Amino acid sequence: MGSSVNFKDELRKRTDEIESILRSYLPEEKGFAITMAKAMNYSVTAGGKRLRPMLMQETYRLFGGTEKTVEPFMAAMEMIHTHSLVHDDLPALDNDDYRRGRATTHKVYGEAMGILSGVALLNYAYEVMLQAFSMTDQTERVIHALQVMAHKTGLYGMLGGQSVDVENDGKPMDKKMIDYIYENKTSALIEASMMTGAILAGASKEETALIEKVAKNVGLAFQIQDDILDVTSTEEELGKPIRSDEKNHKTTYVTLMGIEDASGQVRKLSEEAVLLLESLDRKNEFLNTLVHELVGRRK
Ligand code: GRG
Repeated sequence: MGSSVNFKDELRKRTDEIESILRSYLPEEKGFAITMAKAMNYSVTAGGKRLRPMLMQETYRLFGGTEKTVEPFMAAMEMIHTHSLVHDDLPALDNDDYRRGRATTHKVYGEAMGILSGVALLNYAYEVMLQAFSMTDQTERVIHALQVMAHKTGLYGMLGGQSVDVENDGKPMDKKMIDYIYENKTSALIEASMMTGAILAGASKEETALIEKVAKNVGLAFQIQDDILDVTSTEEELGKPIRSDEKNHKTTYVTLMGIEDASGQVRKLSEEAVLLLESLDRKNEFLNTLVHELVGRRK
């Protein structure tokens, strides 16, 4: 991917495309439950980097996917991710007032609607993914993708990781436990994104397993960078509060090994991810650059 100016243009183009796909799958704001539909759309349309659907779409392209089947999965992934953010911000969890550059859902719609609309987003994601059955003849791929999405977002993935995180809030943790938390609460969604892209495009079992490893590294690197940004960034740049790990007495890679070594880990994990991608006999230059650029991300 030539210069970083080119990369920025390409990134913008792809983000805009994802934005319009995502909006086409959002619920209509009508009927008696209109407030909940509004709360769901409020959190999803607040912005965000759209990294997970982007990784999904680029992995789909890497394996030669050309159909629209990936689109409901991209939208659903962003809904599931947004649900996790809405719930993470609730008073019972991080109790944050600010996310994606605006007031959190529970601050605007109240705590009960924050809870309800978060669950509704998770549920709606499955209604959206089921639409993929009418978009392709490759129904076994859709079933496999659904299995991966359900598995990686639940007890054996994102929610499992989050539960261990919450249970150990404020307690000292060793690296083994931190890695379990990061591999689940953060990597699992990134794994589901990239694996789903691969599966829907018809990647082999071996190729999908390699993509799972790539995504695990990307997810870990992404979360460690999140730890770093929490202490080095600003609220304006991040669109969410900084120093929140300190406020929540969290053990992180930064508290375990300091900023410099944590940055070294981010670089190492990302380089390994790119090397793994390059070992495939297929290429998506934008995907390689995207993974590489995540190392230096500022938000
Ligand atoms: C169901 C009660 C309940 C809670 C679920 C799973 C979960 C709560 C929370 C995990 C949420 C979380 C903060 C995970 C860390 C991953 C992370 C760094 C998220 C931020 O992702 P970005 O930076 O956000 O991609 P944007 O806003 O850009 O999409």
